[in-house]
Amino acid sequence: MDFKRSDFPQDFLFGAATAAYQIEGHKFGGAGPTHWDTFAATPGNVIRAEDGALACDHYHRFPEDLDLLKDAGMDAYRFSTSWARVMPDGRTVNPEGLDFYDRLTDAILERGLKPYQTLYHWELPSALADKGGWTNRDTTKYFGDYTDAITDKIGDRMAAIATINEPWCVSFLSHFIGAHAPGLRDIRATARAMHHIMLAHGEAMTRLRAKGMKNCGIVLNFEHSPPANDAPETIAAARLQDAIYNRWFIEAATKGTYPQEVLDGFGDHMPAGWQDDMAQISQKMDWLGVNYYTRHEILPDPTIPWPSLKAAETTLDVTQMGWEIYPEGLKNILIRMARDYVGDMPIYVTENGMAWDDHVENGAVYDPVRMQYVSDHIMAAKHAIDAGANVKGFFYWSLLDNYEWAFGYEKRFGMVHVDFDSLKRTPKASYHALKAAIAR
Ligand code: PNW
Repeated sequence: MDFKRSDFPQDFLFGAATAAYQIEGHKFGGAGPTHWDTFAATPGNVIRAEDGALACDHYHRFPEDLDLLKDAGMDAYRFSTSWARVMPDGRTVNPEGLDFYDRLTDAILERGLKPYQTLYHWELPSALADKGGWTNRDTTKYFGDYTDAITDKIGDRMAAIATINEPWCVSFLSHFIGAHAPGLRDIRATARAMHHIMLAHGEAMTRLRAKGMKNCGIVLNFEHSPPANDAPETIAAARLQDAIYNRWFIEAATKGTYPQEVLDGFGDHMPAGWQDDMAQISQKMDWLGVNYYTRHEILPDPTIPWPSLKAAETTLDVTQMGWEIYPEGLKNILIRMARDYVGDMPIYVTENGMAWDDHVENGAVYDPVRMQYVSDHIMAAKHAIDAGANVKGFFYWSLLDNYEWAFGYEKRFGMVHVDFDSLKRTPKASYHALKAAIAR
């Protein structure tokens, strides 16, 4: 790694991130079915139709996994609690699920790690999905009830709480592009989901504040998306992409507005009376989480329906997701967030990492490309701090190789290799390098 801990402010946190459905094993502990189970079971949606039934069996192996974080010298652990585990039908509490998160929280604290909780990382209970999921406004109230139930159990011990992970993925990727559950390709469903997921954020903020919770925020994903050339229609296409992907969610959460060009595209598909929700959606937060992976240069494409744009062919090295490696984009986004939206409010890089085809050889995993990727992105965060952004921490995605959604178990993002037959964990070279760099 090209950095060491002393290059960062004293209180800067290094950590790793995971998500419930991707690691826990949802067949254990009375968790209910989720829309990901249904989506994965429908041929063509997920590679080999794999799901999160077993995943990394973190449900039973969490002590070992938390030891890996501690042994790496990490300060914090970003994890998520599963709505479908806490409330299998979306509305009724499963005491076994609450107990699991109670034990997990104690185990995190026992190892001196700061718990950073995410309330929703995509495991929508099937019972609610069947009633329209995020296209149905009622889902936001039930999400508030789930927020209350889990917060009563573990809220007092959390260092920080995020409401929603990546509302763009929950809404646009899942209802317009159709690549994630529920796999729709429907502009009306998209407009509704894009509003309701932000209303769910607002509803959770209201419930958290009523319980006196501090350090509450949201986790948004951003892509650097410049125009591929300087033709006026290319510049307009890139601006629209930026409005859909980058601006919709942060402007709602911090200013209580949506970008007009996206509202124009949605027309009367927006749910009636949405304007009345914007005050709740934009109540003050304590921190912002930024997930960043890649850049896409944008081109107009008048042959496809609104938004009539596409990614240009890549000119940079890519990861095995086909995602361009562009660390400067992270610096750029962090500085932009501070300058245009959050000012001095703390920003955390809540996810950054890359997929590579790692394999174990003689008990070791050699992953130099990932090592360089992580090093360059942590340096990009450092450059953003030097430019004045109040960046307080960096969470590597992910602690473990895990269930990579539509790519099943094929794409490996972990610092720690998982053999999905034996479930054996093997720290990769990047794990050891990060450990050496962040040692105190
Ligand atoms: C994020 N895209 O997902 C999620 O928060 C993680 O659960 C996931 O494992 C990780 O990134 C790696 O994929 C994304 O298509 C999935 O633009 C897809 C996209 C972005 C983020």
